[in-house]
Amino acid sequence: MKLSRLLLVLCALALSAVGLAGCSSDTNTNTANANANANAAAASPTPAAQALSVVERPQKIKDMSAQRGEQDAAAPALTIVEPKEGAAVQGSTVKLSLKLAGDLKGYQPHKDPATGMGNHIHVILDNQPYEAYYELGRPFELRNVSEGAHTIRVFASRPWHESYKNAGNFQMVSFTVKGGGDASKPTTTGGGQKMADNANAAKPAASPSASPAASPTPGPEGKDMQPSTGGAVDRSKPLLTYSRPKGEYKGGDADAIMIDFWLSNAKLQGDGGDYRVRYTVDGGEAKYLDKWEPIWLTGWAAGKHTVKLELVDKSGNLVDNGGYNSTSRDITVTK
Ligand SMILES: [Cu+2]
Repeated sequence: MKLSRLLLVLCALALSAVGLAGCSSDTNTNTANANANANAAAASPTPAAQALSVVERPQKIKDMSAQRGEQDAAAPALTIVEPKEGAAVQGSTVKLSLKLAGDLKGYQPHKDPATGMGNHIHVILDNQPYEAYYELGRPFELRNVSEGAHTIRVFASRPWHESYKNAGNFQMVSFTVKGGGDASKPTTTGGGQKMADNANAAKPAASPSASPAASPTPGPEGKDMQPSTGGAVDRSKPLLTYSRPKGEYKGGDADAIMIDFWLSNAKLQGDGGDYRVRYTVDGGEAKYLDKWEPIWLTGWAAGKHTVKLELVDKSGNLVDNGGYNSTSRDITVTK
């Protein structure tokens, strides 16, 4: 009798504790999480949940920038030579050909074999993760592209993946593939590497050390594509293009992780416009970006994380454009 009463009291106490936690997490997520973490730490060795904070541009990027002369002030102008707008591409391999002009101030895409880094173009099929295109003198092939309507978006980026944000740098083309790839196989590029994507994030497609061992006559650059089709994108309407973060971050690269995106036909509030970019990490509290520039977030816990970027209006409503304005990517952080 006494024991069962004690159990009842314990149950009631436990329930009220749960209820309180539920209330406070609604009103103040940070405090609730901090309390929960403190409790968890006291009770068990469960790792603390991550608390991300925005930090300034990392010193190592400032240093890289300083070593590049005037390149960061360049205004690259890209043209998509192939595929042509509205083209019908026969077969599953889509050849991409770009022309780079503009005020380059020494900017040229190229991968340094020693570091595996360098200026490169971000190439995005539909709304898949981007692929890096380093040597514009070689064609770039998107392989195993599925039949149907597609889009490709391109923009020039720096070795640390930050995009140039001048107007002429972003280009987009819509085309159709006839007799496309096998949907059960990923799309591949000319080199035969799989296009890096969420599923493949844990195994990098092309390690820098593998490149020098390639055949003496290099084939085209390129990647295997995941099955996807283009959205019904209206190019005159606001368009948010997700760029970073992507893939796997290890060691020092995971200290501060950059969020970067491209914005077309929309100005953010802090730039005199009406729009905001909302980001959420692991489904947590929504945060807003009101200037079109990259941010760096620190405080990542090891493991897999989901980053979501959305274009929203003043009231916080998603501004849809063919499904491209709300994008989630999984990344992996290894410490
Ligand atoms: Cu990049």
